[in-house]
This record gives sequence, structure tokens and C-alpha cells, in this order.
Amino acid sequence: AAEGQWVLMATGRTPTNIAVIKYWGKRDEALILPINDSISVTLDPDHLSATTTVAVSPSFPSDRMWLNGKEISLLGGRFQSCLREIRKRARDFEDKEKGVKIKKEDWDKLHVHIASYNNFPTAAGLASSAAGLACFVFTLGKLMNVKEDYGELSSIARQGSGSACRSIYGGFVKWCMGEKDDGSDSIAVQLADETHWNDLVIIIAVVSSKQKETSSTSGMRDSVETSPLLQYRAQTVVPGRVLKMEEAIKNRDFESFAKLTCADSNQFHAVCLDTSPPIFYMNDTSHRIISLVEKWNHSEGTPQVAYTFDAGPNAVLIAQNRKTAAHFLQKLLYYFPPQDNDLSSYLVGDKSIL
Ligand code: 2P0
Repeated sequence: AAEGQWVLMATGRTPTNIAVIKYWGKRDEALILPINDSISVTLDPDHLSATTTVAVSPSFPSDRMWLNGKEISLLGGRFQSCLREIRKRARDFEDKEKGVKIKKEDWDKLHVHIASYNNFPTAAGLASSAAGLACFVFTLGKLMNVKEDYGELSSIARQGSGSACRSIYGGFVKWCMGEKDDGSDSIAVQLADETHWNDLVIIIAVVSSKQKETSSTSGMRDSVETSPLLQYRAQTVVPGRVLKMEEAIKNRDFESFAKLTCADSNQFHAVCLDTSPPIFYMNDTSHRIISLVEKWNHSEGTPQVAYTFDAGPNAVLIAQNRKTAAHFLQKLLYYFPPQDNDLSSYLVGDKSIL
């Protein structure tokens, strides 16, 4: 093809992940290096995922990006860091059919257009940045013929948004905080793939799909600066919890899994309350859902459902199997009828398949 007449594109889809041991606090803001390890479950890609198309063409005069159809600025942002890191690793590419040949060093001169869509509310505390940045890094890597392994890709996605590094893998994933100052060992590893423990069912109770008031980035910065509980959590509590959680996942031990998940969510929100000024991500409906789960689990004698809340009021509920999920959903619908404006909808899915 003649110079300027071709467009090369790649499209990818990446699900979001839900942390069961939370990431909250950075030791390096620029490189996005955390103060503790975290563990998450990557959801089924049919729900709560980002779909991103990246394109390059000699006819594009600048880098541009659209999120859910609306153009957003790329200047100085985190997409820019990921773009730079992927460009550095780009390789020679040739498509004989299209007559396109791009030398390694030529990728620098080509501008990209990025279009990303979330199939769920952006910035409502449903980890939209995790899916979006992971998808962008993965898809751009494919387009630019990058051959780095998933660990390396996770470390690039991390520089876009911390939690994004965990969405590079399916299944159960650990983000190792690492020790080095350059962040090269702050990468995600897969603990178990998506076929492991796939009778778990995840229910997301959308308490509010409004934008959250305090972004995770600024919230965790305030926590690092002001919360004494955060230091105690990162140094004394989380290391032991991570080991126990890895064991629980390996052995499909739902009782330990549920207890650790709920305790860690509650401690994360306690840290938010311990921050000055305090951060309130959960609301009254969130608290009522916690009470419902705690009462039910207590009356059954062993945990049936685990709850976890991120930087927003929406509840993520993890049931041991379809039967308990159905039973629990019935209870939720009874106590929180959807026509009640408080709770707008439910999303239900297996960890891997809906
Ligand atoms: C997590 N969250 O582990 C925790 C639990 C929210 C609560 O990771 O500044 O959007 O981009 O690294 O990744 C949200 O934080 O923050 C988050 P940045 P990110 O999932």
C-alpha cells in the first residue's frame, strides 16, 4: 500500500478483577509501587470487561483516545506511560497481504488511536481502570508485535493503574509488591487459572452507579500520609493474610476464603475511616448488606457468602456455589427490592462462566 493509506488495528477484551486482599497505598507514586501484596479474582470476560481497539496509521497526525465514545486527553496521563513502555519493546512487523512493513524503530513515528468501551459504569468503584489499562497494554502489545511475557506486561499495566496488573491473567492472581526501587519485581503472578474453583459465583449488587467522590489514587495518597492503621495493616496484617489466602485458594477452603475476604474488606474501609479527612466509600445500604450476610453466615454455622467492597458502595458477594448464590439472591431481593432506588440492579455470574 502507498504510504499513508493503511491502518493497522487490533482489538482485545479484558475483564476486571476483584481484590480479596486489598491494595491500598503506594510507596512510589510515579512507578505505582504498592506497600503490600494483594490478591484478586479475575471475573468472567463476558461481564464487567473493557473492549479496546488500537490502531496505527501513517495518516494519524497525533495520538488520540476515546473512552466510551468520548474523546479524552492523553497528555501526561498514565496511558502515556504504558504507550511509552510498549513502544520501547515494539518489534519488526510485516503483513505481506496488506503490503505493510514496519521496522522496530519506525513504531516511534507512528501515532495511535485508541477506542475503549466498558460494559459497566466507569469509576463507580467497580475497578474500571483495571480492565481498561490492562486491555490497552495487552492489545497495544499485540499490535506492536511485543513478545514480552505476561509478568513483564503486568508490570507495564501497573504503571497505568496499580490494580490493572492483576487483570493480565484470568483466575486467581497475586500482585507481588516487590522490593526493588525500579519496580521491575512488582509484577502479577497467576496463583491458579480460571478453571480452578469455578463453582464460585459472584454477585455484584449495584448500590449506586454514580461516580465516586474520592478517587482511589487521591484516597490512598491521603491514607499513606495520615493513617497510622495503614502502616500496621501493610506491615503486620497483610503478609500473614496473603499466605493464608493462597492456602485457602489452593485447597478450595471456602470458610477461610470467606473469613479472610470479609476481614480484609473491613480493614480496608477502617483505614479509609482512619484517614484524615475520613473517606466514606460504603453507605447505609452497603452496611445493611454486610449485616445481612453476617447474620446469615452466623445462623448457618459456616460462611455461605463472602462480601467485599472497593472504593465505592457496591457490594461484591462471592457464594460457594450456584445453590447458595440462588438462596442468597432471594434474600437480597426480599430485603432490597430493585424498585427501591437504593439498589438499582444485580449482576450475577460465575467466576469464569455466566
Ligand atoms: C484493589 N482498589 O486492590 C483496591 C481495593 C480499590 C480498593 O486497586 O492509583 O485504581 O490507579 O494505582 O488501581 C483501586 O486503585 O489505583 C484499587 P491506582 P487503582 O483492587
